[in-house]
Amino acid sequence: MDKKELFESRGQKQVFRFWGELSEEERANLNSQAAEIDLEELDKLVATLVKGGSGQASVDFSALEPAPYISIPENVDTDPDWQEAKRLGEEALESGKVAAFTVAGGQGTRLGYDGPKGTYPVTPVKQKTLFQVFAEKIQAARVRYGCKLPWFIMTSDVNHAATVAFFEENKNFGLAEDSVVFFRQGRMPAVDHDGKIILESKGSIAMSPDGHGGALRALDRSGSFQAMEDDGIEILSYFQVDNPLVQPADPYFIGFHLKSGSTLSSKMLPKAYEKEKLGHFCVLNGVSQVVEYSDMPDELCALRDPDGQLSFRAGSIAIHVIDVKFARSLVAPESTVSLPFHRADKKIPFVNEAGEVQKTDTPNGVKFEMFVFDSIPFASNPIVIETTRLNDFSPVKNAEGTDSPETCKADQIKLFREWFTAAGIEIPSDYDKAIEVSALFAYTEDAFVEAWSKKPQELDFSSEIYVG
Ligand code: UD2
Repeated sequence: MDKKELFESRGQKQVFRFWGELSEEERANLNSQAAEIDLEELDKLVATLVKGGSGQASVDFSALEPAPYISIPENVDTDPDWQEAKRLGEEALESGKVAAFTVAGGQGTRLGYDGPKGTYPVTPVKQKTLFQVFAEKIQAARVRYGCKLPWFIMTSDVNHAATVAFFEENKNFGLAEDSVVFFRQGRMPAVDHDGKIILESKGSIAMSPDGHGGALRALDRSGSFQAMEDDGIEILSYFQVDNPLVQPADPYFIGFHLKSGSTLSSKMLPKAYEKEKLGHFCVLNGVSQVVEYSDMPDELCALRDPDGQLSFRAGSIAIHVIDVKFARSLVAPESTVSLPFHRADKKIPFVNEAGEVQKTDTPNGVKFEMFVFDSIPFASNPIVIETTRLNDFSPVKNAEGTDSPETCKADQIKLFREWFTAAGIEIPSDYDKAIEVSALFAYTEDAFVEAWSKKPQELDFSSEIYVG
């Protein structure tokens, strides 16, 4: 049976309804898109997520409890647990067991930026891009720990070529070519509310990235898991492309992961307010999991402990340490579990019966996405550790307002000011210009204090300050 017959036999004949009008090239393209679709999987998703009510995996919210987490102690430098974690993390980094992993396959629609999000300029003085910031932090960690620390970057069909070209143009920001690996995530077709696959043009299916949870399948399919194992990489330091404050090689975090025998660890921040758009670390009947902000009932978001703190305060900032073996086991052929898909209702341009492309003002279709944090329920001893906003989180998501380029720059300046203060440098209180420190100079406060003591610089407070 060819693809056309197969789709017709599965109730998806509309996919090939303009077949007679397509050129050879268009037919080949449609066939190859069709080959990406697992119709059996799609049938199940339509039955459960599209036709089966709201569709999202049902959570018994009455039994939901906040997940425990490891809090930041009063003094990290004297806390034996944190110091032991640091030592273990440093050992893992020094012995080359860690790789950095960025998910960068999203479309960045909210930011309204036309290009891969990683190419967006974010730093306060030099306007370095997100990718350059990560590259410099990774380079600094390589030097600090004398390790390879390869960097895996997941792109998607929509931005793969542009991402690779950007790194080429910038000579990989000085990173060795074989130490940066790009691979594409998978795609899923969008369907209408009857479960019919949507055509975006006569010869093309409306396909979109399969969510950051697609990373596991894509790491496998691209051979990246194999390459990691061949290279002695046991741990992935996972982060999102939109967050320049992340520490891609945090020894404390890696150390706690190792020390507790966890296979998937996460960082948390106490939510700043009830409806902050962060997933919630929870436990349901003894199983750890993240309940996404959009799925969490308002009354649980608002619930407070007797001391006034939000009960479900542990917000997920999408920073994880993941064991390669564990991640690989989830997508191995013999795996008995798989990440669930979530439903996202979207406005999807489509071709009408006359073959014209039409746009819509209301959601007309459903996209399917997997989330990486849905691996947590399958992990052994999945721990959560607390971090601080300035040390780990100020994402660029919206063009204006919260989580925007402006708030992100302000947070970077605030962080760098703290470093100056820690190094004993007085910045005039009325100084209101931008400050930036390159990760190549220092990328933590301690490293800054040390680097500054060896290489102090003349500061001119009449202009912006850049330490590189
Ligand atoms: C995500 C988390 C949220 C919180 C927040 C912190 C989800 C569903 N929610 O929210 O709980 O942790 O981040 O910032 O993740 N991406 C891909 N491929 C895709 C889709 C996304 O690589 O198919 C990447 C994307 O490039 C970005 C990241 O995943 O780096 C997050 O995507 P998002 O902006 O859709 O997530 P957001 O902000 O709704």
